[in-house]
Amino acid sequence: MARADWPPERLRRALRLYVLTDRGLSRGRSEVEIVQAALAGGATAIQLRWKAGPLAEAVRAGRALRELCREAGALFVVNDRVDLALALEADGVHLGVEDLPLAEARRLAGNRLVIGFSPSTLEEALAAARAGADYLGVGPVYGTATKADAGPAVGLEHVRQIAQAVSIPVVGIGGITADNARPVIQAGATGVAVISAVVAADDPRAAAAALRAAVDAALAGR
Ligand code: TZP
Ligand code: MG
Repeated sequence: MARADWPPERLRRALRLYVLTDRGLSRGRSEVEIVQAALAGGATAIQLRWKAGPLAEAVRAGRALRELCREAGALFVVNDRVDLALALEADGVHLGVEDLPLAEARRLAGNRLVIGFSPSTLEEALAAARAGADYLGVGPVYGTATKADAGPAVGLEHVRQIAQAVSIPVVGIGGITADNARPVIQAGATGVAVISAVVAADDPRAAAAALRAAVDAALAGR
């Protein structure tokens, strides 16, 4: 599906529980197994996060995830690479400061992709929103060992500041679990993005369900 298929309210709803894949943390289980379980538990968005290994393999895995997300009505996003996102006919791409600049990504993707961006500062967040980002990923909210270069925790106040400053949805990421998701939503995030809380869980489906319940309860109480 294209960006036009994700109008603002639908996109917001799709960003409630966003699960990123990570082969290193999945304890031998495939992306497909993890994503099936995550979707069954209530994940609303999935990101193929491919950091090592041949791209041909990413294409194979991505095609399968693309189908699972389509069936579930979930948003399917590819990390870092506009070319892979377009090749997979993903719904979106997620970019960081070291990836293709937003304006170039938008020029290549046109209206075919939802574009997410990870700003480090409020200034970067504002610039990304101006450059046409559709949502922001802000973090690490809490301490995390999952992303080596994630830097120190930015905290809830940082989420609040950015969420107040931009009109596009903000998703909190980094060290989030069912037990600490609530304050992230209370700080103004539309949803939470997680890796280890689902991907490394004994029961990824139950872990996703617990997270989804925590997010929905926090959104309902806001
Ligand atoms: N970006 C900021 S923190 C992070 C990413 C990709 C890692 C999140 O992983 P976890 O296991 O949910 O802390
Ligand atoms: Mg990146």
